[in-house]
Amino acid sequence: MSYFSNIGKIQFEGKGSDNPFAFKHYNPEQVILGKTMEEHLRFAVAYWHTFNANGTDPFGSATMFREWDKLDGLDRAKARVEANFEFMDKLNIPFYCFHDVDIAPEGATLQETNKNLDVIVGLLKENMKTSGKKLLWNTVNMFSHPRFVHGAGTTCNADVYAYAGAQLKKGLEVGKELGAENYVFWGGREGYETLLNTDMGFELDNLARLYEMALAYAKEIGFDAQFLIEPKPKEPTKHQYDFDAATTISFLRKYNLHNDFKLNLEANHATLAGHTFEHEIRTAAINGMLGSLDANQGDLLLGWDTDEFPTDLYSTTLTMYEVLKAGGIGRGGVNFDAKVRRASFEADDLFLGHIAGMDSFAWGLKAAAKLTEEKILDSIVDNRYRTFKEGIGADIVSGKATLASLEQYALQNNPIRLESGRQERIRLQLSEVIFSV
Ligand code: XUL
Ligand code: CO
Repeated sequence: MSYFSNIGKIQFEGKGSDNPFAFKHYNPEQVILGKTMEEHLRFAVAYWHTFNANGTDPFGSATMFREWDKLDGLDRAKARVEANFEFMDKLNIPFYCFHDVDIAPEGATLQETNKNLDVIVGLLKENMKTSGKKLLWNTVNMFSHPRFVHGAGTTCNADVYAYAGAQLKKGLEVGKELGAENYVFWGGREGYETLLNTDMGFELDNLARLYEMALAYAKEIGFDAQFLIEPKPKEPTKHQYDFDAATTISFLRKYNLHNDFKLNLEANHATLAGHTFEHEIRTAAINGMLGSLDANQGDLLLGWDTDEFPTDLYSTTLTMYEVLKAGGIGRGGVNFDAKVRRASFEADDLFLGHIAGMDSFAWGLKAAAKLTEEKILDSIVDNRYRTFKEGIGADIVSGKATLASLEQYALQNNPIRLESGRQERIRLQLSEVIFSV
């Protein structure tokens, strides 16, 4: 059975092509700075946006009706598995990601839910074996069901906490069974609405306890995935505990968990936090915590998570520049946590959305490689800090300086000579690089 029978394999046709169902920039075998594009980018399909989303928004019902929607229950779940592998094959995407509830329907009891999961995980495993496709990460959805109204790891109710623990245990077993490279925690309802009824310190202690239990269980079953936390500042709760990279790193350090976790950073979450994506990536990287990327983009005119496919070349270039600077994405990848617009309701749009994202990232990678190879930004930055390379600057960096020695220097150093930051010139240079590759 084919779910996308009108679409063949998407091929690389290069810049001259006007075929919308072809790559103009993503050439998986092309070697850039010693690695193929495929190895640099490690693209992943997000199951929920691609196979579960139906265009519903707070003001209107579904606009998207897929082949698998003719079925329901476990049959629909099985059809989605087949659709997933056909989709990945046609787009030449090596990885995928899912929440437990994306792949299998929840039953009336935890036992039933786990049974459904077992059926689908078996089917996924078979398909992975024959196709060679891999699981970039899995996670458990502990935010949609009404039981999580007050949170999961940060709930005020111990019975809900226990349920979350059970769900997480199963999630780790599923990850192990499917050989997941990473395991993600996005704290959908881990946050609060008002301090008037909230014990923030206690909730955070409990969240750390859940992470400790997860680490212990992963070790017990020999699940060696990299654990990742995905920061987001707000939505669904007003104050999400994992606000941004810096807040999450501070949490991990407080509970001595920083050696066991890295971060899964998402572009639209960065926007909501008032940061650029590259800021979040640099923050993680300089703390040794760059794990993986959720690639999408937000709308700067809207205050919520729009999860659009990434097409902003300035952002994809600077994202890949940060990744190259960090020495690569490691076991992480570029997961399209992105959905087609409600009005882009045809199945073809799922392909066009991914092609747009993949080509924009490939283009960004090429531009980032040029920036790196030609040391365009490195030489600007190097030059900007050159006063720290000798004299008083070198004393500061080596630790030789004291407040007294700084005073002695400052008293005789008048006037201080400053130089322009030249931001406007640099931005134009960046544009020149992007449009030259
Ligand atoms: C929500 C979001 C999630 C996580 C996984 O904004 O990004 O889909 O990526 O739970
Ligand atoms: Co995400």
